[in-house]
Amino acid sequence: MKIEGVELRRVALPLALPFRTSFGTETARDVLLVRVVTSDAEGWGECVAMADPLYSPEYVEGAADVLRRFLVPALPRIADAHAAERAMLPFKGHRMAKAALETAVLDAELRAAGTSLAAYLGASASRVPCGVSVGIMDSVPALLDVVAGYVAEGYVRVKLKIEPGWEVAPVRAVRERFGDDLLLQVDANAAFTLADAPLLARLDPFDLLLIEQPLAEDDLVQHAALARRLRTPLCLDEAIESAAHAAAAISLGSCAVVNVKPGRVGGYLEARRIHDLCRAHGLPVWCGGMLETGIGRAANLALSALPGFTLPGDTSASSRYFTEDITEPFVLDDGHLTVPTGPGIGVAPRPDRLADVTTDSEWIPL
Ligand code: OSB
Ligand code: MG
Repeated sequence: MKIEGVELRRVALPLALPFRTSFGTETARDVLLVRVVTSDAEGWGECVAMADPLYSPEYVEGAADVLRRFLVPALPRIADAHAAERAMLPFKGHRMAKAALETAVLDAELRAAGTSLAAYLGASASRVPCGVSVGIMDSVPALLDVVAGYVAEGYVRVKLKIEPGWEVAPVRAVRERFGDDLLLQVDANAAFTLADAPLLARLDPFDLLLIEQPLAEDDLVQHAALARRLRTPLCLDEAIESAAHAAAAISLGSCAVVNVKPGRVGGYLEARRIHDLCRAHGLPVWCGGMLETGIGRAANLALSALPGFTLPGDTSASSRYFTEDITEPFVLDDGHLTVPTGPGIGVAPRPDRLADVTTDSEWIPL
């Protein structure tokens, strides 16, 4: 199975609803898709880098540059995801770019073999419960309306984005309106400091599943200090870029839960290692999201079906993100999404839709 070349394709998709986090407001996704063409099959990967380097140092234009300049030329000629991972290892960082290329290679490899990504990764579920990530709103009544809509759609867990000044009040309001049985958690995207420990401790009475990444993106030591001062479990997102980081966080006591995002950690192979490590240590994991299209979503659902993913993920339905996805839409059924069973990631972009939203395309022969 020889790799013939790689296409980098950019698509522009408006978001169904502006998404505000502590680091900024997204109104559209500028997505980089990677298509690997081999002699037997082609494979797709989605790069989750955002337009600006606000969540992490990566950004979509930088990802395209490192792919065309270094990562694609380094690819082995045979489509083998482990070999691709090793070949990209000398290049530091750029995990989102690496993840997109590795996933496209893996998809091609699995399609040629007739194996689904879910089966390959070791999935034990055929459908997964889904949560939804709710942005910061202009007012508490506006937030309650949005949450009410998602709860009515059937989402089994709600995550509220928080920042200083938008923490206790939104959590209290959602608890009062939807009751103690709603699975509820918050995500600060690194917006607080250790000096905010007393403020964050005011969230303890609300029985949240977890507080996600309250402190700086690279600080395991202060997260460990904060964890000792809160009853609510801490979960890390930004701070875990590899299985080695997860091991360090577990040793230090920096978190009790890990948000696994394949893009953030360099791909599905490393994501599975983090799953295996956390499972061995008794830490629950869940699958985060980066406002993916159906391409990234399909692969995330396969990962979410592994046995250690015991908390609902940010794997929401297509309608949560886009009025029209680039794949067949993922539709919520009783709060769950079905894990694709076809070869590879099990989905592909619809050609007509893809053509409509493509803003740029570049072919890199090998
Ligand atoms: O921190 O989990 C995050 C989206 C973009 C960047 C960072 C994050 C998020 C989300 C949305 O919370 C998750 C999703 O529904 O895709
Ligand atoms: Mg997060």
